Formats: sequence, structure tokens, C-alpha cells
Amino acid sequence: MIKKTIAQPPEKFTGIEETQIPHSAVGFKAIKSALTHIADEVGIVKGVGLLAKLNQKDGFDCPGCAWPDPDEKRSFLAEYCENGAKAVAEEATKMRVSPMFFALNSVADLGTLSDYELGKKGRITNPMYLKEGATHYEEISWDNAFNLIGKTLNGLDSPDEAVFYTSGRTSNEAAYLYQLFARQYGTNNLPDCSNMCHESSGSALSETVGIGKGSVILDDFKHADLVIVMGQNPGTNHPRMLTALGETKANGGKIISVNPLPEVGLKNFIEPQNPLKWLGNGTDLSDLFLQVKINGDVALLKAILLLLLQKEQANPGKVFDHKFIVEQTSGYETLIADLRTYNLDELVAQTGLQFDEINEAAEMIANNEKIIVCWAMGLTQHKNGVDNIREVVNLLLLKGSIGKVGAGTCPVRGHSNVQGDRTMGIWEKMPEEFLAGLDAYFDFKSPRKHGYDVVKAIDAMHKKEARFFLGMGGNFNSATPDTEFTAEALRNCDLTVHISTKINRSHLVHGKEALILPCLGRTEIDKQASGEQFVTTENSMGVIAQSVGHLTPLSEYLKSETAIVAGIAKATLKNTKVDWDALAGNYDLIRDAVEATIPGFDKYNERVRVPGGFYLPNNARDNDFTPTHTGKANFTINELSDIVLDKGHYMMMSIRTHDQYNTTIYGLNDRYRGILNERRVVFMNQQDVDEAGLKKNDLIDLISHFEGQERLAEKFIVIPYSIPRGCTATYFPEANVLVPLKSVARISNQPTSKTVVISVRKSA
Ligand SMILES: Nc1nc2c(c(=O)[nH]1)N[C@H]1C(S)=C(S)[C@@H](COP(=O)(O)OP(=O)(O)OC[C@H]3O[C@@H](n4cnc5c(=O)[nH]c(N)nc54)[C@H](O)[C@@H]3O)O[C@H]1N2
Ligand SMILES: Nc1nc2c(c(=O)[nH]1)N[C@H]1C(S)=C(S)[C@@H](COP(=O)(O)OP(=O)(O)OC[C@H]3O[C@@H](n4cnc5c(=O)[nH]c(N)nc54)[C@H](O)[C@@H]3O)O[C@H]1N2
Ligand SMILES: [Mo]
Repeated sequence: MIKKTIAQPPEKFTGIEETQIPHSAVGFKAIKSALTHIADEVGIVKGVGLLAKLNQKDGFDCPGCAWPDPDEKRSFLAEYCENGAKAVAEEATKMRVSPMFFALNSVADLGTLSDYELGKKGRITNPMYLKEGATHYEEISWDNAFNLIGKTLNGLDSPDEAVFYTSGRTSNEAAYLYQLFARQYGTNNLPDCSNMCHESSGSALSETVGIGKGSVILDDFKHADLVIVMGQNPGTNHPRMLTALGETKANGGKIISVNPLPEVGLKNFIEPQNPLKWLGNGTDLSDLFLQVKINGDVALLKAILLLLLQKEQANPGKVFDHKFIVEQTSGYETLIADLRTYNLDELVAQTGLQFDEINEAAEMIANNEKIIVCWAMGLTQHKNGVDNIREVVNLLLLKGSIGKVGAGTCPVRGHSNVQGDRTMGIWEKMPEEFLAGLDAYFDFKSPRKHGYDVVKAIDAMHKKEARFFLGMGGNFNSATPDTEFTAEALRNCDLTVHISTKINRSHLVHGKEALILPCLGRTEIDKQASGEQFVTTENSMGVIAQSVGHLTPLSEYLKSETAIVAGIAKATLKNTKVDWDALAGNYDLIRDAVEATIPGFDKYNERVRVPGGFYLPNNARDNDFTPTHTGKANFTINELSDIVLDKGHYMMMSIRTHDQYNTTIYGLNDRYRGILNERRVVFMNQQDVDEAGLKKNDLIDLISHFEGQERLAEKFIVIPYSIPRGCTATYFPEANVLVPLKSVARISNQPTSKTVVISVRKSA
């Protein structure tokens, strides 16, 4: 087994405490927690002023999740949530990581800190450089940093030896320039966090309904008869979604949640807007909770489809929308023929649920027409992640529940601009139409060979077929699977560069040489040659809106992401016809280029200046499925999960706590699951704990098994929890070392962070 290095967070035990799992999400405690983080990190006066600008039409887009803001009036308290406030606190912190800090702390010293401790050191103030063989980062000028990058890139044998990663906080303007630079340099190696996030959704939705994005808008939640929330924990990861679910309920709609865990946010919710309600009982959300086994969703959906078919036969024309099926879809007969080959009892057994529960869900679906299905990582991060979503689409198409008010697909995005970055061309395989548009406008020829996604990029760096890594945000070392393998891949590079706001583990796992380039955050004023700039983002429902920073930048040495890309491009590209200074000096010019090269951005500069922004076109929302390969919405045939657990093996999902933003650890509590002050825990079913001869709070090692290989993560505290037999849960990124790089979803090549087969043993 591979040796543990500083690529993994150290095993620091912080003194676990348990607390009662709360009855409701949000409410008074959430507001208190938000304000505590703001007061501690930013200071209360500045912090509250900042929150007043969060998600307001003249303010900045929350750097937290991609959940949309209401189109209509926005209330002061409602438009941010506890975790949005934490995201702001994290960025606007008073703490600084200066050149002095790096002089005092070697890379090895920093490696002994936990991710939580690293993050709390504060914002990076100056560009930093790690010489070959050096132990400490030292200050470097921007010009020297850009020249080093240019020299390294120009020294590679082929542009395909460079990898340009993007995390999803990058604005549309910076993302557009970044992909333009990568393509002018000569590669499509543009992997992004989306490869690990909603890639399965994009693959499934493009094929079935002709657009890789969701079809609903926020208002649809007010009109839905039924919302099904699958594999998602909105109470923690998209708290403002609870308001939308509350509206569904207030208007008489019903909610089904499908999750291996009884997540608090899906049970009950206390509105933050109305202080009079803070101490009340809140709104009950889920009408039916299906505690499915990890990876049991295809079986569950197939069982539901089979039951719907039976109900349709008993009551012809009452369950399926035949008009929609005939006019708008392709593959109905094949789907029905395939469904009939399944045995209901076998399907039910794979879900871990009772027949009656599934039948109740099928009844609710049969009796309602306007259905929204929401999902996130619980469906996408599996070997059959694409199948999960295609099966969701099968259900919606049978009901005609797409392309009309109150109905449709709702993949809930993660990073606040991950969807926009894709729209801007951050993808290793952008279609010909996009590339041709870029070529025509900028008068060059972009490469056509597909680039590396995240998994392929790691593999290429590991094989030394790629030797340069640039991260536009993110934390590549810690967010990706197979931590020690990925770390070796990064260490194989000649140069690793990170454009970051805060210090993270990827800065410590470096190539021969390394750079950290500090950038402005969304909360800060972005002043360029033509004056103060705003940037734009796209939320989960396709709204493009502006985001304006309000704080004075924390250091005079910070540059905007756009300016950094322009600096790198100028130092690298010899024959570019692009006026990089002009674009970086006035973001309106970037938006003009976007308008000219990407459909849906007509009058971009004008429309984005209207408060609230504008919607991008969405064929599925408009009930038009002609962009698919058949010209219709496609039913698909999907296979059941073929993973069979050996005796003593468990399925492990790696999930987020309530106090983290991906690899950024805000705090050590997972309040909604009753765990305080500790991250190294493993949730197990009580009967599994008993059968394994373990007890609560025992320390165990986790060993993952994949194609005859084993991977080890030591010392996790056993927590008996309400989770189906054979299922376990750990936190990301501590458990990433267990996720094998080659364990990926079919078609989308997305890492299977939620289907990891493990065994356990008592720690020595
Ligand atoms: N505060 C905060 N907000 C965030 C983030 C954050 O880290 N912190 N991250 C952002 C990002 S990038 C993303 S992608 C989203 C992530 O948002 P989520 O997808 O909600 O995040 P996860 O914690 O990965 O939770 C997945 C949920 O799926 C369930 N699940 C796991 N496996 C299965 C399964 O096989 N079937 C079913 N039905 N359910 C399953 C888990 O129990 C869990 O409730 O949140 C975004 N917002
Ligand atoms: N095991 C497991 N692994 C997972 C997941 C899982 O559920 N389980 N989820 C996956 C998912 S859904 C995702 S999206 C990825 C996330 O992968 P990434 O996006 O790569 O990771 P983050 O932790 O969000 O990145 C945090 C870093 O971004 C930098 N940063 C923050 N704000 C800014 C900014 O405004 N500009 C710039 N340039 N930098 C900034 C900071 O330095 C911070 O340390 O992880 C994936 N990995
Ligand atoms: Mo994500």
C-alpha cells in the first residue's frame, strides 16, 4: 500500500462531542452560527455591511453555492444563508498569509497542519515562488512569475503537456479569457471541477433532452405538485433551496426525499426571513422519506417505473402522458419492453426499501402531473451515475413532466459559477460550433483534439506525459480521488501554479518548481485600466447576472483572475492577435467577444446591467427537444448496479459536513448530524457495528478494494447512525485517498466518490 504523505490531512483528533440531532434546519441557531463566523473572521461592523450586499441586485454573487436568487424583490435577510455567510467570512477574513509567514513556515511545517488550520491562516497577499529543492516559498514579482510560466510552457515538447484546471468560482469573464489562452497556446486540456461534480448530469441530459443543464426555474417550485429530492443535502449545501421547497409545500405540493441518510434539512425547516418563526416548529418538508441503499437508485427508479406501468394498465391514459410521449419522445416501446423483463421483488431487494414505501412513491407520482426532480452528488458520483440520471429522465418523460410550468429536471449545481464556466468554454471537448466561432472572431485555429478531463489529466501527469499544471482556483490535490496517486502526479510536474485566494494543500504538493498567484475574491473591488469592473456569473438555473465587489482589496499585490490570465498569455504567446491588455482592462470587451461567439448572449453588456440579469435560452424548458441525436426527447435503457458486496465489505460514500465548503474547512462541526469538533468519523449501521464486533467511538482503519488493489485510510471513529445495512459514510477530503482513480462513472468518466467498496479493521 502507498505510504501516507502530506498530501493527506494529518490525523489530528480534536475531541469529538456529540449533540442531539436538531429537529429543524436553519432557524435561530443557523443565524447565530453565521454571525459568529462573520464576527470572528471579518469583524461585526464590516461583516454585516458585507452581508447586506450578498446576493442583492447591486451586490456580489454569493461565493457559496449556485442556487438562484429570486427574480422578484429580494429581502435583506433571506438572500444569504448560514453557509453563504461562512463562505463570505472565509474570503473576507482579517487574517493574512504574507511573505513573512512563508519565511517562517516551511512547506513541510505547513503539511503538519490540518486543512482547517491551514484555511484559518488567512488570505495570501503576494505572489510566491518555490525554487527547485527549496524548503520555503519566497516572494516573487508578478513579471518574474509570468515569465517563468511563459518560459516553462514554451519549453514543453507539445502544448498537450500542459494542464489548465478550473474550479467553479471563476467568473465568466476570467473563464472566457482562460480558455481562449489555453486554446491559443494549443491545447484543449481544460479539466474542471465539474468533471467530478455534475459531469454525469451533463452526459445524461444532453443525450436525453438536448441540453446539459436543468430545465426548471425557481418559480417552478411554487407550481409543482411534487418535488423529488434525490441524493442531495440541501440543508447544508443549498440552504436557500429550503425556502423554495417551503413554497412548494405552502401551495399544496408534496415532497419525496430519497437518501441513505435522514438529512435534517429535508425533514423540517424554519424560515430565516421571519424572526417571529425562529422559535416555532417550522415547516415539515418531506411527505415521504425513502432511505435507499447507497447506489440503489437505478433499482428504485426502475421499480417505480414498473409500478407506474402497472397502474397505467389498470387505468389507461391516467398515469402516462401519451400525447407528450407520442409527439415529443423516442424509444417508448423499447423502454416498456425492457421494463417488463425486470422482477419487482428483485428490484425492491436492491433498494433496501420495503415494497409499500416504493408503492407509496409510485402512487404520488401516478396521481400528479407537475413533477420536479432535484439531485446532486448522491446520484452523479457513482459508477452508474449517468444511468441514475437517465432513469430520472425516463420517469419525467413518461409523465410529460418537462417543458411546462412546475415540472422538469433540476440538477443542483455546486460551485457558484461552475455552470457559467462551462458555458464560457471550460471543457476538454467543446463542440465544433464553439471552436469555429472562437477561431473566426479571434483569427486563429484552435486545436480540435479533445483534451484531458480531471481523471485523464492525473493519469497523464503520473505518466509524465503532462509536465505543467495550472489551477485557476480550487484545490486539485485534495478534491480529486486517489490522493497519494494524484500527489505523485503533481510532484512529477516541472512547474505547478495555483491562482488562489487562500492557502491549501495543493500548494504543499508541488512540482519541481511552484508558484502561488494571489487573486482578488468576489467581495473585493476590481479596478482595471478603464475603471471599476464587475463580473458576471450563471446560476444553476441559467440566469446570467452581475457581481460587484465592495471591499478594498486586502493587498496591493493582488490581481484579478482576468488580469492574471492576460499576464500569462502575454508572457507565453508569441503570435497572438488578441489585445490581452485591452480585454483585461475593460471587461465589457470580453463580454462583447462572448456575445459574438456564444449563442444566447445578445446585447450581453446591456442586458446584464439590468438588475437581476437575464435567462439564457433553454430548449428543454421550452419543450423543444430537437437538439438531441433523434430530434426528440429520448427514453434510455439502463442497467442495474452490478456491484455485489463480499462478506465484511461495505459501501462507502464520502460526503460534506455542515461546516465545510468542499476542501475548505470552516469549522469542525457537523451540527445537523449531531457530531461536534471532529471530522475523522465513519457512520455505520448499528447492526453492522455489532456484527463486526465494534462499538461506538472505536478507532478503525478503512481499506478500499478495487481490481485487486487496496488503499488505506487509518483511524476513523465509529459512529452508529441511521444508515442502511452495508452502507457507511465518511467525510471528503479525508476519505479521498480511498477512491481509486480508475473507478469512474460509465460515459462521464466522473470519479465514484459515493461508491467505494471498503472493509474495516480495528486500528493498531
Ligand atoms: N456549505 C456548502 N455548500 C456547498 C458545498 C459545500 O461543500 N459546502 N459544495 C458545493 C458543491 S461543489 C456541490 S457539488 C454541492 C454538493 O451538494 P450535495 O450533493 O448535497 O453534497 P454531498 O455532501 O456530497 O451530499 C450528497 C447527498 O447524497 C446522499 N447520497 C450519497 N449516496 C447516495 C446514493 O447512492 N443515493 C442517494 N439517493 N443519495 C445518496 C448523501 O447522503 C448526501 O445527503 O454543494 C455545493 N454547496
Ligand atoms: N471524495 C469526494 N471528492 C470530491 C467530492 C465528493 O463529494 N467526495 N466532490 C467533488 C466536487 S462536487 C467538486 S466541485 C470538487 C471541488 O474541487 P475544487 O473546486 O478544486 O475544490 P475547492 O475545495 O472548492 O477549492 C477551494 C480553493 O479554491 C480557492 N479559491 C476560493 N475562492 C477563490 C476565488 O475566488 N478565486 C480563486 N482563483 N481561487 C479561489 C482557495 O484557495 C481554496 O483553497 O471536489 C470533488 N471531490
Ligand atoms: Mo461540485
